[in-house]
Amino acid sequence: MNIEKSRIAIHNDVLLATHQRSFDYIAGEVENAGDIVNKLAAFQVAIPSWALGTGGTRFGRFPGGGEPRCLEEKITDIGLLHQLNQSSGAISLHIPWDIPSDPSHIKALAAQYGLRFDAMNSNTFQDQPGQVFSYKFGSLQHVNKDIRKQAIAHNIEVIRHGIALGSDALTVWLADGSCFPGQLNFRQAFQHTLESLQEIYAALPDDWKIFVEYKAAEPNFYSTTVGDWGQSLLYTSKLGPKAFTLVDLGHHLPNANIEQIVSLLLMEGKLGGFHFNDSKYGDDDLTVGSIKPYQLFLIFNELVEGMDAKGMNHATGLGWMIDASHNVKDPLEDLLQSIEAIMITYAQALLVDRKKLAEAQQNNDVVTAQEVLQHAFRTDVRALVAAARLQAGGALQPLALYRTEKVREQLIHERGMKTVATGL
Ligand code: LRH
Ligand code: MN
Ligand code: MN
Repeated sequence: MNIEKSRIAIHNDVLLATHQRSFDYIAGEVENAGDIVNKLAAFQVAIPSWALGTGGTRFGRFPGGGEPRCLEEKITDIGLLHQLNQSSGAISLHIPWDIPSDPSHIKALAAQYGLRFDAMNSNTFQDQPGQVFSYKFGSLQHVNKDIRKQAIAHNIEVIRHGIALGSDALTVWLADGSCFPGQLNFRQAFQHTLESLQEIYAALPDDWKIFVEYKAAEPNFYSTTVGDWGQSLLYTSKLGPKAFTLVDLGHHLPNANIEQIVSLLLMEGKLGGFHFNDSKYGDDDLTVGSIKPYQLFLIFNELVEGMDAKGMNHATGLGWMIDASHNVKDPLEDLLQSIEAIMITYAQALLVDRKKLAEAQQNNDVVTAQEVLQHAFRTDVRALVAAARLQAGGALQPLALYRTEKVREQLIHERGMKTVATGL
């Protein structure tokens, strides 16, 4: 299925005059509207293959119908998102949930939709049918060398799948850790994990990166072997220049200052990428910007400041991905909301008066520093984001068009009501 360009044009025509009024207003308020619009248009966020079906909890799942049943249909779904917002031009796969049986066909299908393959995710947190050893007590950290070897081989296999698809990064998230005090020797678990990661690192092609994702807790609730950014940075520093830390916004202990973490990782050249989501309690994987939009703004503020200081390209300098899924919304509508939240926040961070902020910091003028940040955060930038979409050929109001085009109804018609996406 496709959303025809002509349908997008009709939708935009109807909304154009109203949009133009809002755009003219904001363009008169900010100094560099054209520049901001160009940066927004260039910014692409990868969609995770596992967010296209209704997520569930361990208590239940309520599928919504028309969910993708295979990798091809996942690509179609992301293609639809990209047609609507022109900001979702990449897909992040999880192996073995998304093993491509015919990589060149999958690559060609993605290219038809203008999608590229972002970081590949390995999975040693579940046992798969036919697997020789269990990951019940960990994978890369395991006390048994054969089990570590099996997990290393899996990661190398994921790299191979990625090479065939044109990806250039591997994300390793480990559930490894312990559930109870005394279960693990921490230093031994660290050393085993490091040695395993070193073997995986050695299998990376020259132009590839490895992202080491950290998480404070879950599924292990006493210790996690890559439990925070310090531990991830320790691994990535020891591994070498192709290794970077990946920040998933939901993976911190409550009230962690994520913006400060981001700033320092960037300074050290060790920030690799992001998994965007939002949370109130833990790794809730909620829609980006739905709970703590100001925190997201402060993170983007550090990203823009830090990337500019290093002369990094905002769009390509880091890996931008969403990692969200939940129980109640249409997953595609939810992803449209997440992307919109990311774009709005990025635009607000671009508005920050850096000179004035630096002066205020230099003079210990705390009040002005706060005013500068909150002025940007309180600016309604939605017309700038819409202008970027319009410029790139997307819809002025993606969510509205998704509904008027009855995309979900069509997907249900094509795929049926009782579909279950592969994945979590
Ligand atoms: C772990 C995680 C990690 C996984 C994904 C499914 O909580 O954030 O990125 O790959 O969820
Ligand atoms: Mn994640
Ligand atoms: Mn997570």
